[in-house]
Amino acid sequence: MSNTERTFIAIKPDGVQRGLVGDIIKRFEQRGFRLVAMKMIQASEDHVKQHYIDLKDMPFYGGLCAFMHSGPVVAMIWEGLNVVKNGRLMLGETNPADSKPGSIRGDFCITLGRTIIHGSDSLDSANKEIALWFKPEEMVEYKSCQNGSCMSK
Ligand code: DAT
Ligand code: MG
Repeated sequence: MSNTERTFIAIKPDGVQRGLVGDIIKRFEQRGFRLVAMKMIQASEDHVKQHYIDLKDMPFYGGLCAFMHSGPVVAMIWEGLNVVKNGRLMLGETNPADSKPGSIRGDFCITLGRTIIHGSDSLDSANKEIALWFKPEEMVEYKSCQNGSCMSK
């Protein structure tokens, strides 16, 4: 377990278009996780196909990739203790219909085709996804004021 564990979180095109960016970021901030990197991009189809490569044999792969490429996503890296597992718990279940109220999917969406948010499902996939979406220079090093400093580095 490490305080510097990192996960990749992306607000999908439906989450961006529905104006849920602020609500989603707020939940990660108030939980105490640290924002390391963030950008809004419309990813290429090749990029999203690579992102979901583990699902390439699923019947919904084509539609999922087309949807992820259809509009901007807000891509982020969040850091903190057990952030991969806790990020998944904050997301809810893969099927929004099975997601408990209080989770992001349980509070904001209802159908499997529009799940508003992506979160890495393991440390291994977090590392792969972070490397796919971000360059090292896009990850900003800073210490929190809560640790007695507001200066970067
Ligand atoms: P998760 O997003 O919870 O990690 P996943 O990686 O298994 O779930 O699937 C990626 C996305 O694909 C998911 O957010 C919604 C969509 N999806 C998953 N299962 C599906 C299905 N049976 N039919 C249609 N879309 C599906
Ligand atoms: Mg997944």
